Amino acid sequence: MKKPIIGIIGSISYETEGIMLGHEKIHLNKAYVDSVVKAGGIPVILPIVSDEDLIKQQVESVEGIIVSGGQDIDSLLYNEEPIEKQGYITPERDIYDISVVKYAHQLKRPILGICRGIQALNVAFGGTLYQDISQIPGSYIKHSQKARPDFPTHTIEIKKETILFDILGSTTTVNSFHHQAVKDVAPGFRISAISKDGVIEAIEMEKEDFIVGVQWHPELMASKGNEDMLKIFQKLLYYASKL
Ligand SMILES: [Mn+2]
Repeated sequence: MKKPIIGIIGSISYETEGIMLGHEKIHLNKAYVDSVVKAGGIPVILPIVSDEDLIKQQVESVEGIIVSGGQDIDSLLYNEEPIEKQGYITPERDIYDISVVKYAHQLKRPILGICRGIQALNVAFGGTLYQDISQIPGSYIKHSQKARPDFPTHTIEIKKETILFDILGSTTTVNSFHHQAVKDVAPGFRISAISKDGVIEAIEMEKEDFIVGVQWHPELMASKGNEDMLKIFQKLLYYASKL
């Protein structure tokens, strides 16, 4: 198998101290890069740009896409006013993520959305989010874990006849670093995993080889040697290498 090029969307942040106060930075947690390398791919970071033609060319230049984690998505993008518990938002990245996944879908690139990435996928295709897990009736599980990042702290149940079931089987344990979650699943998507308190932990687009979103952080687990979580990246790479 040739090594596919995997574009990983970089986050945007602002310098909060020092002499470059307010300076904009593009950055990415190294675990994403390590996971792609371990799975046998060539990782590249996709920096946020605003020109639509350029975004399309960025997507054309890679064979698979990872929508990485980050800050909350602007709730106005799914027609809700922000509630008090909405966190920091990064409007440039919202627009960029949505453009990238739409082009990637058009251009038949496989997509893996992670944490904020599942939320971006859902919003891009017309779904909505819970702005805070406390809004979800019956939720009781700690989804912002206090444990080392690669340690799995809660269970997920995976639905049969999904891409994720083929990779992980009917149940597994995952890490958890989110205070938001998918609410209404976007048209054309199905739920592929939920936690024991009913929070949506994974979705995937129907009739597509691999457009998958997961609410946990498999890259933090795979990069530390979790073979099951590495399989998610290997599956992304498998479809990327077929392009
Ligand atoms: Mn969770």
